[in-house]
Amino acid sequence: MNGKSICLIKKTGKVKNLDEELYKKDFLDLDEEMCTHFGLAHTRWATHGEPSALNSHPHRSDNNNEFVVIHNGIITNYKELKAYLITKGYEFESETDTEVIPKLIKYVYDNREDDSISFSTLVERVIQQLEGAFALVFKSRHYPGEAVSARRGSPLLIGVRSEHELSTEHIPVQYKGALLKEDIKEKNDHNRQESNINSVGDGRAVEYYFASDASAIIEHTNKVLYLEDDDIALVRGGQLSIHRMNRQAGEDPVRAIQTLKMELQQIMKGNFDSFMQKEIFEQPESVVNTMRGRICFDSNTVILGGLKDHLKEIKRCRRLILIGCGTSFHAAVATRQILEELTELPVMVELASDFLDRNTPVFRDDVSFFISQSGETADTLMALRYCKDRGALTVGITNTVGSSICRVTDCGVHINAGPEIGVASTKAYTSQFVGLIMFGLMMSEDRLSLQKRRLEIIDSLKDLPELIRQVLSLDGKIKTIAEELYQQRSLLVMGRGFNYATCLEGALKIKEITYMHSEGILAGELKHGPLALIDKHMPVIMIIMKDACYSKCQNALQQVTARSGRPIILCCQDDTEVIGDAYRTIELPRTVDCLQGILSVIPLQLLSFHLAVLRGYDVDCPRNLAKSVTVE
Ligand code: G6Q
Repeated sequence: MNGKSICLIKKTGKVKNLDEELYKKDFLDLDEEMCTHFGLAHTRWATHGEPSALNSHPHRSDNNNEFVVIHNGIITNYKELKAYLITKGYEFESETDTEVIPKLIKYVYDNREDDSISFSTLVERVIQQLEGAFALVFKSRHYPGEAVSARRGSPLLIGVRSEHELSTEHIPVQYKGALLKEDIKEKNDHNRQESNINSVGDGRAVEYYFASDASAIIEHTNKVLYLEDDDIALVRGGQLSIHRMNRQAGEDPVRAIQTLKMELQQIMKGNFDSFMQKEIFEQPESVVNTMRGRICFDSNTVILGGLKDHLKEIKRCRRLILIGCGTSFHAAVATRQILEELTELPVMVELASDFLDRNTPVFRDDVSFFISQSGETADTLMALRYCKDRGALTVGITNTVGSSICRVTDCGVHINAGPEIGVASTKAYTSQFVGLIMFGLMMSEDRLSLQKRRLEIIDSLKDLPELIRQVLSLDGKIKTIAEELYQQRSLLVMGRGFNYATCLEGALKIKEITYMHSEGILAGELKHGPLALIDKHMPVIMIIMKDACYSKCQNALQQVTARSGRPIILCCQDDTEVIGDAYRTIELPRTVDCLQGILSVIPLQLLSFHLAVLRGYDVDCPRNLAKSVTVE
């Protein structure tokens, strides 16, 4: 199971009215004495079993709901656990991997050595048996007024809300062995008093929100703390404490409450019909936010604060390895050529899953980049750990402050595109693109031979927001093209050089939200196979820009038209040569070759959006996909 989980615990007052749509099942618990309210909800993305009421969360230990659990992640050894629990008489009601967890905690509880065992100790014992990735929230009838959560591999944060100032912003981590006896419990109770978060105002009302993603709780609070792998968080009697089994060298002994800069309005649709559409139209501003405070257009300098202390080391490296999945991988493909040129280093681009499958050799003098909007993608995170174990310097290019990739990498760049809610990534791509280009510019600052090139790129970055606005103004024309295409079954996107990544990214956008077959094809490969697909019925989009590949792309165009193909061409404004051979054109403003991909991808983002709307699909929530892919 993968998705977003929310659990809300509130010390006083009424349970907050969370978005109704999030609720599949809803459990409330009211302890009059403590005046503690509790709600548990979950949106599910199926890894095991179809989406159905029975497979949705919370899952329970038995008909009396002695223990209930919500889970984000995947339990890879669930079959073994399930087989064991069945031999112990447990009956399963769902097809999920998650259901072993409430059954297992009940089993541990029923076999407890004495009655003083705490809820968090039970959870500790359960997670020792689990393999895979999880963020969990537990509730139990046996422990009224308490909730326990734990994570490993999947993100989990706790939002803290109070009407007044909090008494502390640092929660000390408490360490204990697996067997927590009453005496240790008492000692910890004492510690807990010292680490209580209280509202300075009335010493009482504090609300805790457990969630996989900050955007789920920003409506309620911007104060969050991020749990680390194997942390166990307990809320009891309205107080939060954090526990770990053992202390490791170099571990941070506190979890700090951070204040998020995210605004509620950033995660609202405003005047747009969907988040995807809003995010496409935000790109003139989001690319500026990526550059803000980093590029000085007067002195032509670029400083990425998160990398400057590591610059010498990066300049000495043997090669750069850019790693990501999906759209984030395409940002690597898009910038590879200019990074090779500006850094004069070999640059490898890698899909995280394939990189791991190959056990790719990585060395201490490699610098590895992990590109990820969410900062939580499981494959990318595993590739990061793989490179770290081999001594490579690790650099994050992420959009989510506090995410796992941010925390695990040695250094990095926040792309500052603002929260991206639509599953189809759009503004994060163009900001990743700009972020990587800025890295190349910073690396080449003292290379005399590259100054002319650098200045050309910096000048073009300055004009980029205005050029993006011009491309967005083509929306009406693109919608008309979508009206012609939306009943097609397939759509090919061809190009090469700096615009090849646009073909891959455009095809990905089309397939993920329109469910049409779409392929990004390197135009240089046309005669090695894809040409066989071309006839007058096959819709083809060709990207032909005035760069070093122009004449090669024209050649590909001739091959398409010679087979009665009717290409829709993305070309430079007033390119009369190409326009004459086109069935339809989308004419784009011209920029420096290495930034043209930012302008050429936007018409394909818009096209996929209009195609999906015309085909009647929910563009923000495409079937079978999740925003954060926190499972392998
Ligand atoms: C595409 C998707 C998807 C995404 C990957 C990687 O529209 O959003 O391809 O880019 O799943 O996600 P992260 O960038 O969050 O690592």
